[in-house]
Amino acid sequence: NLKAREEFRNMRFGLFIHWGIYSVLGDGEWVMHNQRIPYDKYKRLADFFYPMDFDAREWVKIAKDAGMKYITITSRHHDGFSMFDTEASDYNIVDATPYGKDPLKELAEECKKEGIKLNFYYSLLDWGREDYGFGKKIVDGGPVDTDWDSYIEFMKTQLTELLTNYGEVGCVWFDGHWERKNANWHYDQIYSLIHDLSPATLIANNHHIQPIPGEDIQVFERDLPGENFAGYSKGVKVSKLPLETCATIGEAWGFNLNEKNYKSPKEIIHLLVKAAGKDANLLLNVGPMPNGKIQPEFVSILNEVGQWLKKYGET
Ligand code: FUL
Repeated sequence: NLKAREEFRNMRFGLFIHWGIYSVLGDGEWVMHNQRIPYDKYKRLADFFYPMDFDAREWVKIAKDAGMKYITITSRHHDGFSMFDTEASDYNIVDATPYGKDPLKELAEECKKEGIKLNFYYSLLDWGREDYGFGKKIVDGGPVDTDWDSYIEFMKTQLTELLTNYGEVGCVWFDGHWERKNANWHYDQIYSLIHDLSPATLIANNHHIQPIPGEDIQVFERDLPGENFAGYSKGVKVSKLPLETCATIGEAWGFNLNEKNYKSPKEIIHLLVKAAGKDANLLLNVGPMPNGKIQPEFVSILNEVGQWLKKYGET
């Protein structure tokens, strides 16, 4: 997949989308954890999730107008809620919400039509599943008090769905490794499953350690490669893999109603140029609202960035 890696490297600018039932509370994607909401109560948010204004065409247009070439969306975040149609769990947007539709399907179709690559963020960490056993004791070499094999199988089933039901997927972007540093994540099996099912799909993992075999992209959270301002990239050396840095416009990744400070278009352009100078892509995030719209402040910021790129960018 050298060709796919090269294609990724040339894309430079992508839209990160954090969207889930947490959006309903408007307090970021960590709200369940931060507000200590018991899982059983948190799950009720699914009953209120009805994104009546969701329009994949609008999202893809916003990304395109901003000069972005790809979209990376949360298929399942740490809360364990699947934003796609899955047989592996009922806790998903089709079965558990009144909306009852699969937005990733629409997004995949629209991206294909518009020549935008679609990538899936996928959380390794799960705050709710019994077999993951969040908060339970783990020992070197693997977790105990959990049904780890069952959890790994669950992930494999979901990844198989994501790689077979949505056309070509640009990349699977893993996150949450750091919660179980000593666990055996069976990356050998998981990565070869992905590469076997879809040889052109790239693998990224936001594990904050050196890339491991099977990975195609090295990602830096809120940091330029080689820097450690955010505190996640301590000691991580820049590899020869295609690089990507991800950043927020405000503070949180998921929709946060009470945010006041946003990066200006000028700051974002600086970041994009600095990232390009390090040969890294910039994956810039928005957290759509529970009605399915991207908040107007973000839309206008992205639009201005797009205007600048049209004037001074290469393509
Ligand atoms: C982090 C996650 O914990 C955040 O919620 C977000 O998804 C960010 C991109 O990665 O590690």
